[in-house]
Amino acid sequence: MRRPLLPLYLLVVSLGCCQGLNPSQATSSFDRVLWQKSSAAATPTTNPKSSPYDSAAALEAFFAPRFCSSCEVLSLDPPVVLMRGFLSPTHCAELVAAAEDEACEYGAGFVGSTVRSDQEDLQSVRTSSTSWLNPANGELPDGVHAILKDIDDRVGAICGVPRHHLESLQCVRYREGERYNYHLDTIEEYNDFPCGGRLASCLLFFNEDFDGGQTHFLELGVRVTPEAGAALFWFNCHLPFEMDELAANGSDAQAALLKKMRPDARSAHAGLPVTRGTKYAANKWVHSVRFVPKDNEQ
Ligand SMILES: O=C(O)CCC(=O)C(=O)O
Repeated sequence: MRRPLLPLYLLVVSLGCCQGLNPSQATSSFDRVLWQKSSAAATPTTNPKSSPYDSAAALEAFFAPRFCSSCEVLSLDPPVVLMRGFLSPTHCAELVAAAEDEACEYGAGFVGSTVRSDQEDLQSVRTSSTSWLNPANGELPDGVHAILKDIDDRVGAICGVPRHHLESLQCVRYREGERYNYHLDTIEEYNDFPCGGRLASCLLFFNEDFDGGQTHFLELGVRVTPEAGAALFWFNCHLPFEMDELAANGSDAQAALLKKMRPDARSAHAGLPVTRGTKYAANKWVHSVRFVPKDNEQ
């Protein structure tokens, strides 16, 4: 896969002003409460600089055909992009099989998601299960290893960071009735971790033979119906202006600046309840500096 001329985060340094928060878009009072909490957890900012991406076409041209066969810009500011044909059906099936494998060395199959104290009740409404595919935990089948490397290479290249800035693949499984309520993938406190917060997220969809289970960005009014083999990419933080300059210098200051990222409340999203069948997907999270697990979860 060809490396982009400029990493995406350098090109989308700022996409205009932060919109006012609009909790009226919440679909129920329960959602509204969660949304208020997630909004409070993130600091909105104003950004006077205009975006180099002032049209969906320009953003699309960045993603396709470099990273996927085609793409759809679901939000320009902040960018939320659905990449179609990111994974082949065979690769999706191989990753699901590996994630389900309870007898493997590298993981233990799916386990119920645990409550995370850092977002407390926001995270506690996750009822799905997760399975980490981490080569460091044991030998992965060669085929799976190659697929994971290819995912890392492409997602890293979108953000202009090397592979070791990415977390290993967290596969998620939602059975009927399961959901993950509105939450942010990064919060201010994550800046204190050695690896900093999560600069960007890429959610891979492995199947589509279920009902419900859309990914919903409440503030943006973006609701994504999973498509097998597609990947949904977005940034979790406001990107500082100075990045172009710092990156051009290859300076450590760039990493330092990004480590102090401000979460973008507009990136709050949910995995809506699955109403029939089982949904399989996976998270690939990107950091601005080398990723070091903060505990033994990977
Ligand atoms: O499953 C989804 O649609 C969202 C998943 C998600 O937000 C997460 O696992 O952090």
